[in-house]
Amino acid sequence: MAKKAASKALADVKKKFYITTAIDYPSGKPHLGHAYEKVCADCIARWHRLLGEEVFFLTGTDEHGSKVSRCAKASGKAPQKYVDEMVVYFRELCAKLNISYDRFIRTTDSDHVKISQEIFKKIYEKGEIYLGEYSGWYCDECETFFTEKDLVDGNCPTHGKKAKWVSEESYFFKMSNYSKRVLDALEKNEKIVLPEGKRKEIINRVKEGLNDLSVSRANVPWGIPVPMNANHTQYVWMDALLNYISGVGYPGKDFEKFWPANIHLIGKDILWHHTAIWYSILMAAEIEIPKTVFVHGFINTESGEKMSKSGGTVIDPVALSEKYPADALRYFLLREIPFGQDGNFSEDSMRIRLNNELANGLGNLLNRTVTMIEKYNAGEVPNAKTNIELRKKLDIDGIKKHMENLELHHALGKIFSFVHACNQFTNEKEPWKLDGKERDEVLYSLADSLRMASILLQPFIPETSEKISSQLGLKLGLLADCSFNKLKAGTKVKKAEVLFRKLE
Ligand code: ME8
Repeated sequence: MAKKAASKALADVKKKFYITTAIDYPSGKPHLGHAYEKVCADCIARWHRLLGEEVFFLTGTDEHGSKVSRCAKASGKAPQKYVDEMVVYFRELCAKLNISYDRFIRTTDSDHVKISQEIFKKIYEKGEIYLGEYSGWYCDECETFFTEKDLVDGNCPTHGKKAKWVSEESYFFKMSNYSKRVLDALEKNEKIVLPEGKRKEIINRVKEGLNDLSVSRANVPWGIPVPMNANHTQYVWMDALLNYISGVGYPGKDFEKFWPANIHLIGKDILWHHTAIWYSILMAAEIEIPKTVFVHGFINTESGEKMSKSGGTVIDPVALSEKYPADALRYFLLREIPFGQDGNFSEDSMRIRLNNELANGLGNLLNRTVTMIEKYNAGEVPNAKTNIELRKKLDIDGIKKHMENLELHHALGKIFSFVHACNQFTNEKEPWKLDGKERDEVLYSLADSLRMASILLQPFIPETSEKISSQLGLKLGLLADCSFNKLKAGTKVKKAEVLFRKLE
């Protein structure tokens, strides 16, 4: 009884970690940028689970508004039918890439609709939303109003599409009331927006002051009805951003447990929405603001150009995950692109990394280790300790520090330096020429090191980690198990399929 109470008390004090991705517009099939964001968020979520924390990971789709409704119309479908069909592709993407979300939210989910209306009403009743007239330049692509000076030759600064002049009755949120508080929040806390350059960028924009924000549309029927006026729907961002609280059960127990979010992971084009607009809405609704908004870079084509539907340069992540192992794609995205910076995608570079680092590096190490244990020790891990020099090659503290600083590419790089060191150690020691205790030490060192690598690699290449630990005859461990010499002598290894096949 006392033991049960103690373990419950322990569970209650478990550290909580809440991470979100942006929710994608299902106005087309998912592209590689969507996949990239989900893979990075998944890696961070898995890392925190590995630390033994209680994690909530939210992703999903942003289904209302004029952009989606235009696409539905073009395909001759009713908007609900259209999004029901499109969302299948986004879920499929998550399944293919092993995205371990806890909830996939759709903004058409009934709990989200209810919460969006409640928050709108709450802010309205506080007198922070009023009815007015809106005139301005509007881009249908990003569902955003711009001032004349924001436009580039009359076009949207983000999408390059002609902005249109819109004049209509609209509800306004008194965002101008929050200029100072938003600026203070951004200036006071260095971690509130990362990387640092992005925080500076947004501070400079917010310093120019916030304008009141049009938060309803009279001419967009595909949206959440404004609670006090059925002729209006809520502006799509006034609906979408609220997914971060509705998705975690606002205002219930789970919300209390997980809010404020530790990380909102987003791309650089929507930083304004996730700081100026989102903080103001939360402040008006008297809800704490998120701890960190992390801005990742954009994935461009091989030649460094932006992916574009019209240019035919959109990269399809589902097609890639059918052609290559999902872990090869995850590995490439997490290793090649410094987290927080832009990067280019090239299948050739991915194949090179797959062949050199995954097949020749990691796969070969596992294959050699298991083969030698089978050959020289009847498939049982010998009784020995891991070589001290080899142990020094794994910088666990450095890896932890990189993960804490969200330098995912550096953490992965360090794990692979260790894999490389293990292969070098094998070549130098030539265990096939040794016997007795000397050979036992090499074989034990390799199996123990692979066990450590399989734990550390879980967030990055989870399927591969499972395969490694299963060939070593083990269950995947937590980070707490990640210290040397924990592998039990006598553990039975079993050879299986190669981890990665080399490609031409
Ligand atoms: O912006 N590389 O949806 P979205 C990397 N619904 N990331 C990219 C990218 C690229 N080439 N292109 C886009 C929306 N992204 C809104 C979000 S959140 C409350 C509402 C990122 O489908 C983009 O920056 O246009 C965003 O973080 C995410 O993909 C979804 O973009």
